[in-house]
Amino acid sequence: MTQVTVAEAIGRTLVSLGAAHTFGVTGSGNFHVTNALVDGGVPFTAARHEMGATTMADAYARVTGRVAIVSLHQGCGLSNAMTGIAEAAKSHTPILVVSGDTAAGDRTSNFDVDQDAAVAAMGALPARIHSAATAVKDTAAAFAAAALERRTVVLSMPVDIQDQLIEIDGAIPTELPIRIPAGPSVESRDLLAKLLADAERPVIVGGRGARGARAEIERLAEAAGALLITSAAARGLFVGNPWALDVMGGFATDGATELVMDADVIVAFGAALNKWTTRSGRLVAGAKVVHVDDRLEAIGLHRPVDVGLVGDAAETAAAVAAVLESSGRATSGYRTPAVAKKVAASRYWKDQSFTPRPSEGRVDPQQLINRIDELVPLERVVVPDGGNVNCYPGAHLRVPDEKGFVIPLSFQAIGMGLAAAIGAGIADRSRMPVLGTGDGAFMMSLAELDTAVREGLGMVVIVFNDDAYGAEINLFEGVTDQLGIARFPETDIAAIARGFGCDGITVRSIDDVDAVSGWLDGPRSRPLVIDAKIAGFPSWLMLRGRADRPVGVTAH
Ligand SMILES: Cc1ncc(C[n+]2csc(CCOP(=O)(O)OP(=O)(O)O)c2C)c(N)n1
Ligand SMILES: [Mg+2]
Repeated sequence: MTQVTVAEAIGRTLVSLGAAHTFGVTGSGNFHVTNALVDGGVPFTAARHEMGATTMADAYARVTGRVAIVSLHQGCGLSNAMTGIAEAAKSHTPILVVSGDTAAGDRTSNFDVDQDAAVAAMGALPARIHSAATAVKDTAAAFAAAALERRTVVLSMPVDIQDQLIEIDGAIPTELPIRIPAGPSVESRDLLAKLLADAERPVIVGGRGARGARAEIERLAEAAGALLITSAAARGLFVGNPWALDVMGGFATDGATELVMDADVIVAFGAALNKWTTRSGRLVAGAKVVHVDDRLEAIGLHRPVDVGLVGDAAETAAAVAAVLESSGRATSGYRTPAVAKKVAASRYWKDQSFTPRPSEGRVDPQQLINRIDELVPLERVVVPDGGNVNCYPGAHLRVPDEKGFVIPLSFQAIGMGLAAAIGAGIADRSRMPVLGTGDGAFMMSLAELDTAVREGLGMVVIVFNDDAYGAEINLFEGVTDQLGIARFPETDIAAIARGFGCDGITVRSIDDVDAVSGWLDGPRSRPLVIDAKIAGFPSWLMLRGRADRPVGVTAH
């Protein structure tokens, strides 16, 4: 008979079900569970802040598709993680947060808060260890909800229950329940096939839910003569396909935007068609819109669509392609020689002409990012943070495939980028994380530089440093004189980074970027932080956003 504590049993259950990696900050409420995970062979990364731990796990799960564990102390440990939890929940990232919880009845504990209510308020799924007798089942159910339903789940583990002894022989499950992806109904399959056969200029948009369905969607696009493009969340999905543009929405080039706006049928696979992807609906206004998703509640959530089709992306694309192929209705559609040229010319920002606007001792951010894009190997995972400068890493840095881009902006919180880049780097050590962040976002989160150094990550961190919350300056310039509240004295970010054990360089002119080559030629055993003193002006994304915004609306 094997008797272990509930904490040990929780850890063993997670190991048995395939927990990939644990990120966390240890405290008395999660110490034993974390140790059980480590004993079971699950690697552990000690973050410096719970938001960092959660964001690392989020990025890790996005890159690997596996369930990552976040391990937190009860109460304050969990509340520190809330921004990361909301981000993961909004992104449908399968992570399982295991958090200590105050013993039932101990309402005067300093750590006591209503964890379930707090978690639910963030959009995550609250779960708990209800008793010693149900602990293994409770844990397995929480893990399954994360893995099978793409939920962000928070498992609260009361400390008194964790200490109890239970017998675990034969109790620990080794497999998750099987879920088989469902295809479209015959009627909806035939309807989509007809729409595409009749279309002259179809465009297929791949979103987060289309990841894993590339081959089937490419086959359908071929049969329908469609162009391919992705939402920001799925950037990279169709890289290498000659009929693929890069990204739709705010990050798109003008040529890509024109090609999408000229479409007569737009089919979105696993893409929410939110205001960012559609530029508040304008990009899809002239087309018949089809939305394919495996969750009924996702269809039409962000905007009305003409046809909603419930089905798995790969199953649906393959089924519709088969109908087009076997009925002799495959067509070349949008795929003309003139369009081929325009696709090739419009795909990447590096090929778009612009006039650099450096100022005294300050580099033009677009010129800077284009140069870094050339220098850094393409085997990379790109992470953009928020703010005015968001589009430079988000749109200009090319990505190798859909695992080469992690955008931690579903909650639009600044300061998630550094931890996301660390999580992505840990998820795939063969790829160089490349983070592009503003100075404000970076200063908010830089404690995790310590984690990057301990992990020996050869990552590149580009800090677009305008000594300001540039986005706010650009939004409120002309609206108020009080812009000083969003401005800061010059900060020597390279020196701060060196203090953490990183390599740090300062860039004041485009020639200073050459120092990056020196770092790339070295061992790449610690992060390179580039303190890029940039000329402060609204990025093309902000200017465009201003032009797009309905009169009278100022918030972003
Ligand atoms: C957590 C959080 N706090 C505040 C904001 C509001 N906000 C949006 S952009 C921004 C400025 C970011 O500054 P920085 O990172 O330097 O980028 P910049 O806009 O200067 O390019 C702020 C404060 C936010 N989005 N998220
Ligand atoms: Mg700034």
